[in-house]
Amino acid sequence: MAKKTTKPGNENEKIKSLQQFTENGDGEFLTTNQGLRINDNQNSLKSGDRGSTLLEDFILREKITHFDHERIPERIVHARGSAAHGYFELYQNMSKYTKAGFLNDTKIKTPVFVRFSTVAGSRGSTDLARDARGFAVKFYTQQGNYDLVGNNIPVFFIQDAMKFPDLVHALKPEPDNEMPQAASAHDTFWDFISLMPESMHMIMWAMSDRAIPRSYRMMEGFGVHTFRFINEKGKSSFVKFHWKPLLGVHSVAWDEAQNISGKDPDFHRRDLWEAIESGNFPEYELGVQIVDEKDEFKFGFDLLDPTKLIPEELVPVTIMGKMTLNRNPDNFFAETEQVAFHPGHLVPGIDFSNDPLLQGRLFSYTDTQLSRLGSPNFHEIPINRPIVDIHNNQRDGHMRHTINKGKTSYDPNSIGGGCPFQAMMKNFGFTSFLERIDAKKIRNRSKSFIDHFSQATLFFNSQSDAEKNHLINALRFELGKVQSPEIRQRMVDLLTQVDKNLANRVAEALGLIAKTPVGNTNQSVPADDDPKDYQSKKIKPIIERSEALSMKNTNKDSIATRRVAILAADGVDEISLNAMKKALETKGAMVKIIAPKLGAIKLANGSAIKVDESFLQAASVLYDAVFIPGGKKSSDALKAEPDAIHFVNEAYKHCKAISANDEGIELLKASYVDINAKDNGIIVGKGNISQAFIKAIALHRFWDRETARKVPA
Ligand code: HDE
Repeated sequence: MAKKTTKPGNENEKIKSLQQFTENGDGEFLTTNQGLRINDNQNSLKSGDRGSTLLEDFILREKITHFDHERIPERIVHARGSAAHGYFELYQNMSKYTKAGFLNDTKIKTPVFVRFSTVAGSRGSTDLARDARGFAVKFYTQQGNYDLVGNNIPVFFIQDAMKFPDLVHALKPEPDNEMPQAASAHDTFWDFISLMPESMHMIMWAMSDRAIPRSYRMMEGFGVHTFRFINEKGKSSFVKFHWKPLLGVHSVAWDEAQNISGKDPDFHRRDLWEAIESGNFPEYELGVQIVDEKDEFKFGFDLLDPTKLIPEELVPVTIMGKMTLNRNPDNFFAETEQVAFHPGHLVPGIDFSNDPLLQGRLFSYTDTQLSRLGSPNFHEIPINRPIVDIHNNQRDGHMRHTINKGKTSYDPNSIGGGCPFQAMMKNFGFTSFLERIDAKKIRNRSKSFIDHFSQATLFFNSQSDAEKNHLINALRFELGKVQSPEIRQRMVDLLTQVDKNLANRVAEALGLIAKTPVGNTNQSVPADDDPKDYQSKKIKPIIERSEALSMKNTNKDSIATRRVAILAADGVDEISLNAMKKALETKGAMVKIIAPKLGAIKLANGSAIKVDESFLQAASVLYDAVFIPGGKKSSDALKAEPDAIHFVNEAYKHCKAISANDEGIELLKASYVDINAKDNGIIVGKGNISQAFIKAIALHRFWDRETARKVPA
């Protein structure tokens, strides 16, 4: 709503007084969409004070009509998302491999818009669902828009686009009762998966903690498919794209994720927004694994198979540059909702591979924009416009913004001087890679796609013990929610192909015995072929373990932007509280003071400390670590506060860093925290213990605690 202005006198004065206000409408008079000033926005036009509303009230009708049409169809997948603006800077010239301008000149700063998302849930669903996360980046380059539309998991469920609608139908809420929302833990999903052995590698990732990230700022991104780089000479190399967050890759615990979903379903959205508002700009390095064309077949799996990754031990990631997200959108709908990504938005120097999943996506994204944004002119919406001019003979259509001048809208033409010209000069415009094709037209799956399990095993074997436990517990949870005994059995049987111990541990919790499946488990067998040729196979991977696949090996040297709760009450030791707060903030942590009530904490010397949240608003699941400063009166008050004890217990249960000094330790003694246990995440002592606490927070979690002690929080 517009702000009230000073009462203007004559027309000139009005205009003058309006000019001092900003262009976003602050201080402007309210108008209709035709620019007519509205003098009453509270009442509709009636036949008398108590009479019926008149049809002629065009102001009311315009307002209500617009309101009635405010919603557009949400995305069928990735409906729930959050986005940010930023820029990409190149560290090194990549012209040896690609002629893409934004990867050739280290002086160019390319603007970007990034949208992170969950896949399964509707627009209003929780951020903390167990799910893959979308990681879609639009680069506004000098050669047009380039979209890298990836996920935070480097592989996918299926090998062929033909299966995508089936996968999504199985994953989404069941069609009879529209349950469950934003969750894969239900019969139709596991029914489909149990009949799709090719999904097993992705299932390992989706059941791991990668599917419950701590923050969008702390997850990797992957292009998933193999793409091509093409250099100036037309030489092609295969590439896999990687985004690596500078803050490291971190997740939350599943119990924590479920709690966050209730306490703050916007947790990831808020985290991204607040980090950017406070100047803690998220940063990710962009890298590529580069494979020479001649090495296409040396890996024992097909580079075109999107259920496979190239272990970084075999082909290291070459870091090309860095993306920084430094600006929140001004308007969620106009930008985050209307942004239209498409893997087919390419620039010269980057091309597709024949990955049959990618090929299907090339059709889907434009088609979906037509239905969602309602017109082929979606590229004219400000967030989708390239920064370079557009010149072509496309015309008209719903909601056309461009006013094309002149008589010609065809090519070739002489009346318009032949404009616009084709960019026919060598290497000037886009040319597709000159791939030789000599093949039969065939509806089939390549036999080189037949290994469905070896990389699932590689992923499982590469996890730490704690990560393996989490993955097994996730499978127990999900399959426990499945009602059909046949589906549960089929799943545990299929898991034997990944790892027998994994299958047995899941089966045990479900009261089942896992058996090696007999017969053909592969549903992708073409009807006319011998199923034996398509029996899911396990090929020994070139390596047994890959360090890059475990989050245990991520950077653990920074506490920047970690949320730390300081629990305090009246009478807290001010020196102890302030010393810790200062030490944490100096290292970039976000510290909040939580007390029994809002307002201020009173100190013995008569001064006061502002409280950020009371126990009513705060919850330990929304913090990475907790500190309890000294001060007997404060500690006694917290001990008498069940919510304070619960806060500490829950942080302990979720294996977080916990610290207390002086009398603050008494609160820990009143909780389940075992201050005498060998636990590097519990930092207690006298005076200033901030350095040890900072080290502990950077380590993120102390999973050993999970097996040591159960906490009823
Ligand atoms: Fe998508 N996908 N997808 N997808 N996808 C969409 O496009 C589709 C796939 C991904 O923030 C839709 O604009 C098909 C893989 C992201 O706006 C739709 C297939 C990967 C986003 C669509 C796939 C993705 C989408 C829905 C299999 C990881 C959100 C709305 C052939 C590499 C982008 C839209 C955003 C969105 C189709 C598989 C990533 C329906 C048919 C694999 C990050 O067009």
